[in-house]
Amino acid sequence: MLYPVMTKSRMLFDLSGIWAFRMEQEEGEGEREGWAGKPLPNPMTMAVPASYNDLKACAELRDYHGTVYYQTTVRLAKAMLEERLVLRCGAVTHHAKVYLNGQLVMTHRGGFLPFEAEVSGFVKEGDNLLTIAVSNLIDHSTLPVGEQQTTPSGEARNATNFDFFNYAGINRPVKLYTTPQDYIADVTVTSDVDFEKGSATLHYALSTLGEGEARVEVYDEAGQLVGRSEGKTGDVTIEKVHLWQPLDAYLYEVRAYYERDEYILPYGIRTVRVEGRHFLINERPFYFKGYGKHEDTYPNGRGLNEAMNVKDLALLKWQGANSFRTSHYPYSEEMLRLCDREGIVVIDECPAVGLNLRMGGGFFGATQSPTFDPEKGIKTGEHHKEVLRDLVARDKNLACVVIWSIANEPDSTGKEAADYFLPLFKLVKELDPQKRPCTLVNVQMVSFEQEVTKEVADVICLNRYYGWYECGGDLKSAEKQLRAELEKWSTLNKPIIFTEFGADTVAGFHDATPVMFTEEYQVDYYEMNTRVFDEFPAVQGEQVWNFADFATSQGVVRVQGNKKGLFTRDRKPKMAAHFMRKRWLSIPNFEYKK
Ligand code: BDP
Repeated sequence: MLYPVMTKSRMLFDLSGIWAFRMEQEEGEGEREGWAGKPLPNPMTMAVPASYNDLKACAELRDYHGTVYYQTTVRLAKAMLEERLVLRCGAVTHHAKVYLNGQLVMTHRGGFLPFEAEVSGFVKEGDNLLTIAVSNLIDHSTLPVGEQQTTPSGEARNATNFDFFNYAGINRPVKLYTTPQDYIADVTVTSDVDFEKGSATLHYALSTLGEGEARVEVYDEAGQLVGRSEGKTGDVTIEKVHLWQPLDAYLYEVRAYYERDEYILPYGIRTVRVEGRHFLINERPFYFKGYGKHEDTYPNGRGLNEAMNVKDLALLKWQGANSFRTSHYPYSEEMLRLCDREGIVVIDECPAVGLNLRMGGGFFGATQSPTFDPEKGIKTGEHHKEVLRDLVARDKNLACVVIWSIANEPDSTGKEAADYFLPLFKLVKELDPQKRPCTLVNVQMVSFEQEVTKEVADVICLNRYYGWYECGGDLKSAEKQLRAELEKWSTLNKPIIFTEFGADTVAGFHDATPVMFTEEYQVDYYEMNTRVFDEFPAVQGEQVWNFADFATSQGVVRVQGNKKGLFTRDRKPKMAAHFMRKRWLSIPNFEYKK
């Protein structure tokens, strides 16, 4: 799905701002009372985009369970009605029903991907009432996975089967845009690089609706036309190509035309593939240095925070890092476009987290049951495919995305898991025009012997907590165990990336004899782990858990959130941030391990 942009044929309106807002007091109240068709009764004010949870000082809203209503009046000029008008939501978490003037326009399931509909038939010149009903309920059929429960005091509760706060609301911008009646619905670009000649050939395909002539022009960063082609599909060869490189981005502009319509796509040219234990970007072995992150800031919650996105990438560069994983859901298009611009390498993860009911549902309150049990297990199979389809459709043209992550820490053992996950690898390979490497992030409880995806995964991603959950406080034993495990994974002759390793650390806790939760212990923890990584040629990357402290469900193992950040939640470095900075500044992006 194309990101909405302003061009000479397309008008674009961002509906961000203050909307009216109301919580349902009981399920179905909004529909019964017809809230979508009239001004909301006694509304609160609410910022869009943002998660609603932290925006007022009340626990009722923070821990709300159910459906809330957002509403705004959209005033349309006549000129907009003369074109094809589309309403687009960047992400509504987790489920949305969108109404215009009381009429249902579209519904959407899943909280981290965009959706849109043509609304020309639903609107009129002047005032139009836009209402979005948003549900935050998650269960065994949703991604991420949760569970509906009743508390001992009789209240409905949504147990999350994952370790991040269930922020909800209109988390990304709502936009209106126009296109001509004959329009470009999608643009797909792939490229072949001839490294000897220093040239590249772009292969493009436009999907269009209506009647018309198509062509494509490609411009360099100086605004010079470097190639063009006629037709809905075609090739454009660029001599003396300027490649997109990690931390040295270069973006061409692919300008697609179809009759009166123009769409402009920034496009970085680079290659990516796996060979033996090397992960090659532009044919050179790349070493991943960086983080698992979250979209998590105060008080925006998971709401788009462009200022913090800019800051985070600046801190990433300050640390000598080069990459991150979009743990544990697709991040905003705005963030990924920024990564394309800044040359940040991204592992793009779908929201498949919590597919591990057998492992006890974690600490966060879900009930233990066999993961794939037809009755008590997960029912995410079809939805998982849908989400992967939408994710690849959204991000397929991005240079920054180099790996697709199919799931984080699932129960990937046994025949049922193989039946569930192996077809997903195949699906993503089919869907992705660039055929990027795929992975599934392995949890510590699933051993080398048990992991059913290790043969099909192009890259082995490991989340390991030796020195924290395993051998906590005993780094000597932790080191021994980590080494023993790595011996096994190394036999696969595939690149291994540590996609998580970390220790909770409360900023300001210190001790001369390092103990858990102190800044000194976090430094020792990272010193030990990275020393072991350096001994193994197959380890081709290290992404710490986590970039910054983040909000999560309450529980005895969390001290006002997860404190494994190298930075605090307001982005102040802990001692370990300086330690990793020193290390990463001394590790090159390429050819660290030959
Ligand atoms: C891993 C999860 C991650 C958690 C982390 C932790 O992938 O979401 O936040 O552990 O415990 O299991 O900090």
